[in-house]
Amino acid sequence: MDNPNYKSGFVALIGRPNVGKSTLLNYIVGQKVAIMSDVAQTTRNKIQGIYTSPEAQIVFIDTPGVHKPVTKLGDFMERSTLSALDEVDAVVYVVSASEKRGPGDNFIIEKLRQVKKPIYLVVNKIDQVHPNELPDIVNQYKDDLPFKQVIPVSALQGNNVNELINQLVKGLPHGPQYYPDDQISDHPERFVIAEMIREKVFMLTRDEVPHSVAVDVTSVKREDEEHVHISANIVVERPGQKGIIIGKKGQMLKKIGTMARKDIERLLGDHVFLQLWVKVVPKWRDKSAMLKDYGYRN
Ligand code: GDP
Ligand code: MG
Ligand code: K
Repeated sequence: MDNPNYKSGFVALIGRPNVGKSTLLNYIVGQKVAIMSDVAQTTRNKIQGIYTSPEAQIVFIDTPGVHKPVTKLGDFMERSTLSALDEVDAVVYVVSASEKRGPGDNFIIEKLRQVKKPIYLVVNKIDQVHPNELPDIVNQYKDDLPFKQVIPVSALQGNNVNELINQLVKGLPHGPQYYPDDQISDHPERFVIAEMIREKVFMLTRDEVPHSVAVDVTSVKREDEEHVHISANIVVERPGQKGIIIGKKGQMLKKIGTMARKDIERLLGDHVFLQLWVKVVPKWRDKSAMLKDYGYRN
């Protein structure tokens, strides 16, 4: 991207459960882009979805701990959450028009008081209330924080969501497109996941399988907020190696899969469904064109 007018940035999406954050994100991101967490960084901030257009890219992140304290390390977590909120370019605080402000909102508002970045109040589910009720709903929140804007939407029907995008983009700084249009295509996560699977193959097969094993992560798909589906090929050079990796009645492959899955789950903080295949590709190491496909950069 060498467009000097391109805009990009990170936006924290927060709000108590069931206000419609996931619905909103799905509407914005659509089916186009898979949604993964950001393993290259810490597990603190997760990428929830990426909106990409010819004019702008918005990376939506989740900041655990804003919604409620999540660990006994409460203090530490709260401080790191706050600094995370100061690292983003904007905060989108989602509330539901069909529910009254509650303790969950009070908690979030307390957190947001210390945030210096622009905060947008998104009043979702306006399809469930009469337009006349809207001012009273907004009044429950509007004096507690210096909202940059109040934007009523229906994430379910898509009403006014474009306006939210327009306003967010308007407020973003000029910057590069951080992630490719199809962000999953060459994400470092794939490499890390492949390495975790490879490690288990070596650990469990010991010296029986040489190091000429490659792992090719063919797809990483987010099913929903907590479930990720991953498919990968374990590539070997000879049928005998394939037999060892699969094992008697598939026992070995099952073990490899279970152990790798646990590691990957820890990495992503999600439930993972891991599907492994073993493929024989004779002399794959000699076929330099394929190397990149199998996760080897050089
Ligand atoms: P989250 O917990 O904040 O991620 O909320 P979800 O996106 O899971 O939504 C919670 C429930 O509210 C689901 O049943 C959604 O279908 C519903 N919902 C979300 N947005 C809207 C909306 O704009 N209008 C209506 N009527 N329902 C919505
Ligand atoms: Mg959700
Ligand atoms: K999750």
